[in-house]
Amino acid sequence: MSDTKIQIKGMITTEKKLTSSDLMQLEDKHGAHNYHPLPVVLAKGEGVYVWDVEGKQYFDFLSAYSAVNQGHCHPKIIGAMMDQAQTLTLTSRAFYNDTLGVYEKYVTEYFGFDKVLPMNTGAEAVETAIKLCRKWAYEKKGINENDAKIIVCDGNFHGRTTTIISFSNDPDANKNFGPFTPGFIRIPYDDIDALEKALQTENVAGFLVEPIQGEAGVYVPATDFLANARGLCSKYNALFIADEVQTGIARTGSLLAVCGNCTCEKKCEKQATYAQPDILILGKALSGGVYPVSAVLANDEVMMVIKPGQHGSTFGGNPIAARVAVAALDVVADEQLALNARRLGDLFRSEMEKIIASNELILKVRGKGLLNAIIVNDTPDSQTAWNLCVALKDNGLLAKPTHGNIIRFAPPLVITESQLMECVAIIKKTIENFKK
Ligand code: IF1
Repeated sequence: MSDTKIQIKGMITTEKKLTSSDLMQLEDKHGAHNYHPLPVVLAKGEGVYVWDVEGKQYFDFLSAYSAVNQGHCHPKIIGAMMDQAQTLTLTSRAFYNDTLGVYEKYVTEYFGFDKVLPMNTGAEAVETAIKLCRKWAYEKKGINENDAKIIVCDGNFHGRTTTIISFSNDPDANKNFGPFTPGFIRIPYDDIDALEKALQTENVAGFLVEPIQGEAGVYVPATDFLANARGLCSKYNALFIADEVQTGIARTGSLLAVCGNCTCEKKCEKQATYAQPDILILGKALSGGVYPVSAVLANDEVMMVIKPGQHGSTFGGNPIAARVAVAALDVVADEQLALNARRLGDLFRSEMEKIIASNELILKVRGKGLLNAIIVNDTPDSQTAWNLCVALKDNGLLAKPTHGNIIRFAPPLVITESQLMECVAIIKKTIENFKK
């Protein structure tokens, strides 16, 4: 057990050593019940490993929903954060500072866009993209004000704000949170004909899409879907908006999921497979999971429709965020995380296929790079996937179901082949010993 003082580092000092059970009860009693966490209480993270309060070690196979792509507490990223944290943490955008411009140059060249609008959370970046798209539609495309429509997909997950859940079709996400924001058209995911039909609707401003639908259950679209969608948006003069909050930053085996099969670590020279977005949305691993950092990238034709005083955020682009993001992106390139994700993702899926062939509990594995999911052979409303995750936890691997009978597997991209094979062995043993 960890000593309270060490555990809470001075936030609260009591004599009693708090156990995992104590800490779960604290959250239950004093915290909103907006989550149902797996029964494990984490106290430390390093690389692909996390430890609970009692000191048990686990492989982290969720990576905080793909925010910890660079591994927990990466020394280079932590170093940048600690250095800036004792120098200058926040200026607001009322004044310039000595980190933001440097970061903006770095990140726009890294991904190949004219400009970046820095925000904090993924949802804030998605909201920013929606506002940019609408303003571009009114001021550049000539759509009448308040008539802009943005096309989205069934099964989407783009965050939890009221506007974003307005276009969700997941009742858990939007029931009893109305009234909703108008101006969205929903089409089936990965349906290029439905997209073209919707693009012919009047007043369409843009198409907002996850290159792979994470929360819906790691749905990977047809290989040419994104490139075709990019082409159709150009044809109908609508903005192609890629939400890479979860799929970006090397997670799917390329720097961005819209890069197709390119494994470069920085902006490619627009290879054929690259479906260049008009607006690119980044978050999560943009900071390596150490700090809330998100970003919206676009070229001047779109970005410059926002003028001073028309959008912003107190913490958006703050010095710590700027330093952390540069370090996090450096790590992606220096450690060739996209290449590693590509190679080990292929290995992981082939190992899962062997397990599937020999056991009826798992129906299917799907994914790209190190964003994968298995489909459990039971109904979505069954407890089987949850119980399997509890059994995996007991065997030293942490993962969590997305919806019902689907379990997402997304380890940090710094994982080695031998660590991955250890995890495959844990998954195999757990499945073979699992009793429904
Ligand atoms: C939760 C899900 C994943 C995202 C995409 C924007 C955002 C997210 C593609 C918003 C955030 C997080 C949110 C978190 C759990 C996690 C999640 F299960 F909710 F759907 F990853 F799949 N676009 N996803 O995946 O970014 O505002 O959270 O920084 O809300 O439970 P955020």
